[in-house]
Amino acid sequence: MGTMTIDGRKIEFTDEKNVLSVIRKAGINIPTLCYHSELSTFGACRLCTVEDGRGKMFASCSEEPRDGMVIHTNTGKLRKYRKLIVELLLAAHCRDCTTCVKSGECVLQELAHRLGVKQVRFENTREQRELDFSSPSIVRDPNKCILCGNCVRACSEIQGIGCIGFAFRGTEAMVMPAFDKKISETDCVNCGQCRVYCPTGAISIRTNTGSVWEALNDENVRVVAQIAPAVRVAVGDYFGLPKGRSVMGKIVNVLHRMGFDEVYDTSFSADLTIMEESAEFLNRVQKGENLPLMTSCCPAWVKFVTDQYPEYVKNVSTCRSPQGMLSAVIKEYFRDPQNAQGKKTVMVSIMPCTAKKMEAERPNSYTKGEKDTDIVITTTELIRMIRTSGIDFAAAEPEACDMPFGFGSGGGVIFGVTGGVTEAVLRRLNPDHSKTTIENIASCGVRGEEGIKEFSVPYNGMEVKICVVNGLGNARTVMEQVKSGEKEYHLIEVMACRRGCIMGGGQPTRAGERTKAARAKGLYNADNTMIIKKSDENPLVLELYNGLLKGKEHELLHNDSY
Ligand code: HC1
Ligand code: SF4
Repeated sequence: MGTMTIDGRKIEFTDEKNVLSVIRKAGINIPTLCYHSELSTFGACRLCTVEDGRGKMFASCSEEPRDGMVIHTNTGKLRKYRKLIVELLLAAHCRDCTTCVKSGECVLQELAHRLGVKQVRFENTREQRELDFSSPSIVRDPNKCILCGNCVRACSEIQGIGCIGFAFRGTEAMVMPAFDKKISETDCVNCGQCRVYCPTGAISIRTNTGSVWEALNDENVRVVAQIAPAVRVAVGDYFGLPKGRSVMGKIVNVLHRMGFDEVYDTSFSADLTIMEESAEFLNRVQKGENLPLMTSCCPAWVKFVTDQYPEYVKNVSTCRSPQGMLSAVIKEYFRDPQNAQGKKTVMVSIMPCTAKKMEAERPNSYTKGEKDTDIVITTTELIRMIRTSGIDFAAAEPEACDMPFGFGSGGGVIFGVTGGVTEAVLRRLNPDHSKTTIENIASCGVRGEEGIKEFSVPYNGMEVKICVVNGLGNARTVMEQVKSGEKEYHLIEVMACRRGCIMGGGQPTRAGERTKAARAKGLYNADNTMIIKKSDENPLVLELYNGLLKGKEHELLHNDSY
């Protein structure tokens, strides 16, 4: 606690961890490349350098705030210094800005403009490196890496994986997987968090929009879309609408106008997941086997368990993810020649997640030898498609999804935020439909952005012990505690990305605290407006069980192996 003088103004500070945070609190957006409040401080880029009262320069991210400090953030010396840093970074960087996938969102590009870098006086002497296309989810382009280390720290500190790191020294320094392996040959779980923290185009989404346009141009193809819960709250702000507002109806409108034949909501199959997973949970509790039940909808988490805790694979729910369930059901529906009407069906899934691309390739994502989900695109790719189409998104009138799979309950919608799956399960298990019950469930400890939440709820004379986890680093902590016997649970929900799918690896990047909170709020608001909040009350779900699903529940809704 104290006061410092920043550019002539007195600013009070309390528990800010560094001078940089106090400067930002003062409303000054000082440039940074390697600083991220959720990662450890690296202090490598030096862009946040400031001057003290005696003209001494230091990186503000690495300095603790002290009472009485005098700080200058915008002197001539600092402007010149920052400009030189950016010029040197650009000198060692591929400068294909016009064709770079990150153009317009690249922090380096923005800083070059902002700091007035008009030319680069130095030659790029770095050897050109091959791009790594081995992953179905992300692409690594070492030529665009500026060695900020954000991806390395995100992968090790947040996700607890650590499959990329620094190699070599000095001008040879590089970020890469150990022994220069391909990323697909490592423990990478495809979560895309390295891409979220990368300020340039060095790690980007493996894009599949070309295949979608191709399908849309083919008259013999019926193109069907499904839209994940978290997508609807992460598109609007790109087009100037309020952060976190659900724009599901607008997305449906533009997809129809692009040529999608049918558009469905993944929260419908999230309801199916709840039906199946709740039954599976009760069955396991009754038999006392394979507890704790671990959720299976997040593919990065499923890969994490299968790779790192194989002895717990039997605990993972056999339920397919909502993406998998909906694609399998839709493909089955169009296997009936009457429904198919001579057209081939291409299933396009629109997800906040890069790992869903990997999930769609898994051997267990096929039914009757046919791939369930043909193409997965992320929210970021959807935004690019909307821009390509030229449709005025903000002005698009909301439209409803198509039938018969176009409606999900509130329980299905909140899947996109950490705790949502568990909350929907608790709604399903509770026979009481009253408003008070729904409110009590919401306040039982299941909500909130903490990485690990533990609570218990009474059910049929027992105390059901639950753990809700987000972030794989936190998942590792919980798994170690379960393994050692230190902790016992009946149910563990894990989403690989911090805060759940709303912060998935395929969402638009550069989301600050306000955006993160707004996305979660947007999904809870969407739930608040739904008349049907419980998955078992969704009439379309009940109709499906009595019709197309009869006798095929296991084949279409479950995985036999991981
Ligand atoms: Fe998710 Fe899921 S909630 S995994 O976070 O269970 O991606 O949104 O679609 O499949 O419904 C993601 C989100 C998503 C699935 C659902
Ligand atoms: Fe690490 Fe996830 Fe990136 Fe893979 S996708 S390198 S696991 S952060």
